[in-house]
Amino acid sequence: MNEQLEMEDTMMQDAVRYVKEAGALILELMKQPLQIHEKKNQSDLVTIVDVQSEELLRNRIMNDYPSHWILSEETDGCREDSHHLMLQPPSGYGWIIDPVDGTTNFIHKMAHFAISVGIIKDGVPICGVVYNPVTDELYFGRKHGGAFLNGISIQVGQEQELDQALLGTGFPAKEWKTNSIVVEQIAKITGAARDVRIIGSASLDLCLVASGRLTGFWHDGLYPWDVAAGLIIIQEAGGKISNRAGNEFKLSDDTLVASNSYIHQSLLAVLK
Ligand code: 2AM
Ligand code: CA
Repeated sequence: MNEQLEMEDTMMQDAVRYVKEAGALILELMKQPLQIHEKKNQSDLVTIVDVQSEELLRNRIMNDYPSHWILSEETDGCREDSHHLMLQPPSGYGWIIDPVDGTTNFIHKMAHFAISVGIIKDGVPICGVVYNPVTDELYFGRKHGGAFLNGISIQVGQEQELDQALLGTGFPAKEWKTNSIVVEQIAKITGAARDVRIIGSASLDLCLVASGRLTGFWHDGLYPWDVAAGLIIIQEAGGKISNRAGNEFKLSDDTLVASNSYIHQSLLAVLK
């Protein structure tokens, strides 16, 4: 194996180690009473747990890989800036971090939240790790290397038609008050698909598609850290991820549609 691949191997093992460490910290902090702070509105929340988990992850990466760039939610949280950065990502290796994805679930003690870490090389996602510390489920994907749940290979679901599909979605942050678009979309989709779920953690929802539990997922207004890891896990599990126009999904895109690939065109058509 050449030196570069060896280094990438080590980085990916480190990413797994870091998210497990952050997971243990989160479980520990969960035992204490939580102070909740609103960021932009009552649906956009942050706790000391998000901040400390992020600090741990950033410190590990900065210590082990001082020349790599990092983009993370609580430090770089402005959507416009982060999307701008993703239009022309820096060269070299970078890490995109969500220290707690599904913060609202976390606050309400729903066991559907995760730590999400994506690794980027010259603008291209090459590895994703999504870890739910409560269920101890770790999803891992590596470009051209497959997708795994706790070390076991995973694949997207085999549903061929939209009427067999269980789909997930979520409310776009910028429309938090009216949510008119997503409500309209759900109204259209419920007629066409088997059912719809709103589960509340985009990175994990993408992993649900990767492991065949959901058939597809769509969500507007996500941030790069919600998607960077799940993106590669879904692709490596045989799924498809695009923007709503059907073009290959980029971390600077505002719309996202993911699926087992078989139902992708039908899902795009209904969402139009
Ligand atoms: P978060 O918990 O890290 O904020 C919920 O539909 C999904 O959208 C979650 O993955 C959530 O990530 C993400 N999301 C992105 N921006 C959000 C915001 N401003 N408010 C609530 N959820 C947001
Ligand atoms: Ca978060």
